Amino acid sequence: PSTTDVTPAHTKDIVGNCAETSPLLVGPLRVEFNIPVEINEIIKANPSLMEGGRYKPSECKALQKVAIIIPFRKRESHLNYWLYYMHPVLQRQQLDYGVYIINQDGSNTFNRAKLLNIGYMEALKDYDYDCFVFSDVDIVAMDDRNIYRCFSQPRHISVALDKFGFGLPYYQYFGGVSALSKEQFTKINGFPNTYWGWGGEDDDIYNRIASKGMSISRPDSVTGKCRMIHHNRDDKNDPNPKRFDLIARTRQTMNTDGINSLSYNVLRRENFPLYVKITVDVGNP
Ligand code: UDH
Ligand code: NGS
Repeated sequence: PSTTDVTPAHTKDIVGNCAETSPLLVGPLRVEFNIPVEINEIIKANPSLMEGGRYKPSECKALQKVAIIIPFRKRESHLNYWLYYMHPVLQRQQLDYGVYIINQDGSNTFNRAKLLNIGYMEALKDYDYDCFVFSDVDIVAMDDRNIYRCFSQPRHISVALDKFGFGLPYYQYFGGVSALSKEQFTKINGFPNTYWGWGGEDDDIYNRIASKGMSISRPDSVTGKCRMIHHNRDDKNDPNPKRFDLIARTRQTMNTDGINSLSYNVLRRENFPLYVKITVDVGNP
């Protein structure tokens, strides 16, 4: 036997950490929503995915374990576009990730932020995630250098949406796609459960972050370009008339309204090839 190879056999398959910047990134991407995509095509195009939309790079050890949480109700065609465009991007970003569709059951008023809290809790039952990306189902990154991971401060990812002329509608805007580490999420007691209907919950999250002395990390406005799928207002998601009063009181309410007051019922948990779908009863306003 050779005396030069001193590597013990059991360490030979251990891979090193992934690079800070993935060598697989390509930069700007063409994103269009004119031809519908079919789910079997997407499955075929992503052979390295494991059931439940899970992925881990085989060439290196991922730097973060990321749960992608998507609030959802009756947006099948948007979800297909999201999966079609985002799965390849997330793999090129060399993330150890899983995709969680948090589906609000029934036809009561929609509650985006509560669904995101539920996603956080449910993803942690699966795996030891250290980062949580919260994404609307209708937003897709136009540049794979916009990494869906966590940073030393809470991250706003969708900073240059086409519908806002590829910029921010206002400086404090934190809607669309964002990422918080487990520690950052815990520090703000998660998100509010009390915003029923459209609007303001993202501003409340911004207030929570600011009140805990954290700042917002953002990519530049070229890397941060994203496209949104145009759609009409959904049923049971009308603008919430209480949203202005609520966001004026975030500091008083955030310690008792959040992950520590979250209650819900899981009705179904389904593992599909491209995502886990968790159907939940979020209750009523
Ligand atoms: N969502 C659903 N189903 C719903 C409502 C919301 O899946 O019925 C999710 C979905 O992930 C969506 C997110 O919640 O991306 C945010 O809701 P939204 O897309 O309704 O919010 P947005 O601000 O649109 O994008 C508001 C209505 C705009 C109407 C414009 C008419 N021209
Ligand atoms: C603000 C809303 C946010 C919303 C943002 C962009 O006015 O929740 O507009 O909306 N805040 C309040 O209503 C208090 S959008 O142009 O995407 O419809 O995210």
